[in-house]
Amino acid sequence: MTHTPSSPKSSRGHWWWLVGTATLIAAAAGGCYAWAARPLPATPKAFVFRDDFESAAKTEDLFPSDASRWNGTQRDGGLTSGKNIVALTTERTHSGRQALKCVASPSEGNNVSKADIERTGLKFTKGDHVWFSGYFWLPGDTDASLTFMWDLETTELRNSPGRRLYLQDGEFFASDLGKWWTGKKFRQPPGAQVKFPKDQWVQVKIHLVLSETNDGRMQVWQDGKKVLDATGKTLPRASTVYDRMQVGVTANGRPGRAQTVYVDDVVLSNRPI
Ligand SMILES: [Ca+2]
Repeated sequence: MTHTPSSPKSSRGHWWWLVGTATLIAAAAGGCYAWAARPLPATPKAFVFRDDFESAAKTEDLFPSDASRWNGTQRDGGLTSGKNIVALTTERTHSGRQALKCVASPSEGNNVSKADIERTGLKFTKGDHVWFSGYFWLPGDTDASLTFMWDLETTELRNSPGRRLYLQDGEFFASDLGKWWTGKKFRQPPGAQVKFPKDQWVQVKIHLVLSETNDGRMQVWQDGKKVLDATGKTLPRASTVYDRMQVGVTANGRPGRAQTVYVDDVVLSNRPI
């Protein structure tokens, strides 16, 4: 039998070869597409919240029902319960005609006095960067040591642990991982501590890299001068979501002394500010 290139058997073989090659090319292309389309390492969507405390006729206007601004205050504890103040003020401002005034009465024992404003519904997680800027004014007539001024915390764990910024003895900024049993305090280097200025507006800027291990980081600037730069645990657990920020007198840690803090021009973001 004479072989002819046009035999039906040969045509079928050629057709199958084409199908096989096309399938291989399609599979390779699909693989490349799948590789190219795989999720990149998490890049959180940009988030920014800012408030200059203008555009509010009264304090209640800071808490709109759609939760787009602030979400509440803490005015609890202290010797004179019910006397703590968190309110709009025109007494002194950094911008415009209004700022926020927080007055925390003296604490007594475990009855810690607080006077702060809070933003809830946040979603900062491991690996995220947190940037905060705010202007604070503390009166010069008290020793403001153990005044806690900024908390970023989780409401999912008991007692709402998180990173806090406070003035340690001597009125130097320090930070602890509050209400959590591990996590070292971040302090300024001895001999290079910068006292927090009083009777003037001071810009406080914070950068956090969130981690439950030692590769977390916290940096704090006071009027543009870096006063804290530490590595360590900044998140209680790998799965922790920081969902609440509080600003003002988040705790008045020194008994027998009322503490007033004015706040203006607050910015919170997951991008550099
Ligand atoms: Ca203002």
